[in-house]
Amino acid sequence: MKSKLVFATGNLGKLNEVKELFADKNVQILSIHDFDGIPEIIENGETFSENAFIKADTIFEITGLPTIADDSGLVVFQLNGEPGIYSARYAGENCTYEDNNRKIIAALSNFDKPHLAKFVSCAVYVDKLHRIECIGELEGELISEFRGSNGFGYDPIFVPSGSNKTLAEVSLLEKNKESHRAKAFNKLKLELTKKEIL
Ligand code: ITT
Repeated sequence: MKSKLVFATGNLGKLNEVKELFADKNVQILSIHDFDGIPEIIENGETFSENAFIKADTIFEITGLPTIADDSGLVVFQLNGEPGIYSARYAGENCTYEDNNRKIIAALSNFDKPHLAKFVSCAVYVDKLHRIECIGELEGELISEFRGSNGFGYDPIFVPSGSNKTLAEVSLLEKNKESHRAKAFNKLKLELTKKEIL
């Protein structure tokens, strides 16, 4: 029988990527959409790591099942590291991904190219006995128009170093070969396998 792992996310883009990354394991990945009455989680940490553990701890406490979480974001060097941990709500509460992308493009219009940036993902695992954390990063450049319709978030304006396509112009499988999230969760998977948790 498959073991169960809850992914403490409401983000379906992340969920699809992580389900595919764990497809070779005998594990069923659930998300907060599989449970009723999950309260809104206040991500008031000061780092990706703190926010990832806030999400994982909350959901582990509610479900009692081994839980993973991802806190991630876009770090833009010409913007002094913004939006960073505030990436989801960069353009304000209830903003869309398009609002966020437009705000970044506007902020960068005052700067010379290239607009260097990186994605960061902090992947964590929590159960009664373990607390594990792994980080993955993906470097690249931001462009000032939207290209592609796959993925989510800042994918349409992010071109990874060495590529000429945005992350929204490649398939989920392609994105999972190199992304910040793939690197973080592949490391986490390795740790879980070594410790015989998965
Ligand atoms: P959960 O907290 O429910 O997991 P969220 O979208 O609120 O979902 P975060 O707080 O970690 O997640 O914010 C991450 C934001 O960073 C996300 O909403 C995107 O705007 C951006 N982001 C992270 N990973 C990304 C990726 O692979 N591609 C594009 N944008 C990404």
